[in-house]
Amino acid sequence: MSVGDVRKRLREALADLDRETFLEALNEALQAGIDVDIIVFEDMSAAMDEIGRRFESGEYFIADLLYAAEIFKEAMRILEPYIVKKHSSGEIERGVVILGTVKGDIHDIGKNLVAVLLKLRGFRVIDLGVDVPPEKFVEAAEKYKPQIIGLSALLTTAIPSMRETIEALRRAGVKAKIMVGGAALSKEIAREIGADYYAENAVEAVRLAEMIVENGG
Ligand code: B1M
Repeated sequence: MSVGDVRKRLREALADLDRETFLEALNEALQAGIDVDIIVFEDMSAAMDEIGRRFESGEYFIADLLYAAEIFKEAMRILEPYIVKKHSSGEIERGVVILGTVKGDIHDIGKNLVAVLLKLRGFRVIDLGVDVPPEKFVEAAEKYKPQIIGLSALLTTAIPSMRETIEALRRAGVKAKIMVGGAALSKEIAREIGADYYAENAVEAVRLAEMIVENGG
């Protein structure tokens, strides 16, 4: 089977929620030496987008989204050693990052990916979880004095709560740079709601975080 065929099978099996075929294809992809970033950020992410589309069209239900998240997380456990090998820099004490999905939103797969990669690059990550209200971010910022605060949102309806969080952090005089990401965001929205940085994916988030600490915050 060609690399193209394996990748197609991987995408289709995850989109179809066919766990067994997906895990088989994942194994084949790893055996074929396909880069872990391509597997996660291209193929698995594209399959999750397709699952979202099937949900929107009424073909899939909430239970299917939950099952998709379960399969995704299972794959991440299998991929962990490959991710460590690819992304670990061996550095420590690079800086502190507070992360969380904003109030009203409970999606956490993307945020967790950002957390994993940041840790592998030597950042200390304080993960506040999901559905985090603005005051929790402010409290954590005052306690941990981070260089960066990362906010995630996948729901369009969570954008106002992201804006409120940024406003609350600014009002409290928090000096950390604010980075935002997630499917609900774009560069334009990020600018409009007052964020300092927008990252399209987890690799970009880490690249920006490294740049921020190298430039002294
Ligand atoms: Co929901 N959901 N969901 N869902 N869900 C979406 C987001 C949706 C686009 C599906 C769709 O309709 N097409 C849609 C939102 C539409 C919109 O607002 N525009 C939607 C909806 C409507 C809902 C509910 C409202 C459904 C309902 O109840 N009627 C509900 C809301 C619950 C809530 O949050 N209050 C809901 C619930 C859920 C589940 C809980 C069942 C489940 C999530 C489980 C979990 O996360 N543990 C779920 C899922 C699985 C999805 C989809 C299918 C997949 C999301 C995902 O994990 N993607 C999603 C469809 C889609 O996104 N296209 C959808 C894979 C992941 C790797 O990508 O999270 O985007 P992502 O992260 C990327 C980047 O965005 C970026 O890096 C990551 C890696 O590259 N990134 C950052 C993310 N955070 C970042 C932070 C950064 C930087 C980069 O810096 C800080």
